[in-house]
Amino acid sequence: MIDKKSPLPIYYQIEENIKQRISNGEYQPNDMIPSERILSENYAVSRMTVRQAITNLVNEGVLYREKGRGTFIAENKIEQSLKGLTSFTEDMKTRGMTASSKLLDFEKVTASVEISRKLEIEENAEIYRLQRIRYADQKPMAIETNFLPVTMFPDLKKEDVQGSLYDYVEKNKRQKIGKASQIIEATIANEDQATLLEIPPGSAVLHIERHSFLEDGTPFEVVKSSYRADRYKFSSDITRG
Ligand code: 16G
Repeated sequence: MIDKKSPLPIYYQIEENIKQRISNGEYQPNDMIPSERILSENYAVSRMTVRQAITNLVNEGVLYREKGRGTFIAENKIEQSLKGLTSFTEDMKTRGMTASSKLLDFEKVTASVEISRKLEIEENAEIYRLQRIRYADQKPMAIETNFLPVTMFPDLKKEDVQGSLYDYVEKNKRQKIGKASQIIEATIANEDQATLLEIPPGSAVLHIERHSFLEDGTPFEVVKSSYRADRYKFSSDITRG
């Protein structure tokens, strides 16, 4: 199992061994793994080495720790392709999961300089600010704050954003959503975000900012989201041209 003569560090070999047990189904999501003491006996290595492997796997999101209970196998991360422009509702449906939202904020505010430029509206023009926790099968995945021009959607109501916002936009504007640009950054969850996302404060979060346009090129939203980094990973196909 562990090759002490291998040039690969022992903690790395343990990490790989645990990952293999996950991929062959021996360990299932939310299973508790044996204690450090048992693992160090099984692998015939020091507890410090086991601890290093476990800490690395926790940081990678493969395992999670619960105070006073133990260390568990994390759920598989949702892999989100960066190819198509899709909505949260569509993404979850493709995975056979159910999307739902909790509306935290829905109000009209005046646009900041940054938002008004992006939405191509006058500075201080009215915008909706809506904030939702997005759930997949009842588990919190992300907090999204959308900014939309009021003039574009004068009749938008709270009920319209309980379901899919993109559905509402396409029906209301009678045209498809065309394109978006997006920036992804690594951040750390603050107390509020941690509470809403049900993760320990200080956990890794992916901050995504999206700027989206209708098919005719009109910008219709700026979205700032915080996605749980332990539940999400993004993938893209790249070519060397
Ligand atoms: C996605 C988008 C978000 C958009 C939302 C609409 C990212 C990072 N964000 O979550 O910009 O507002 O979908 O989803 O992909 P909905 O139609 O289900 O409300």
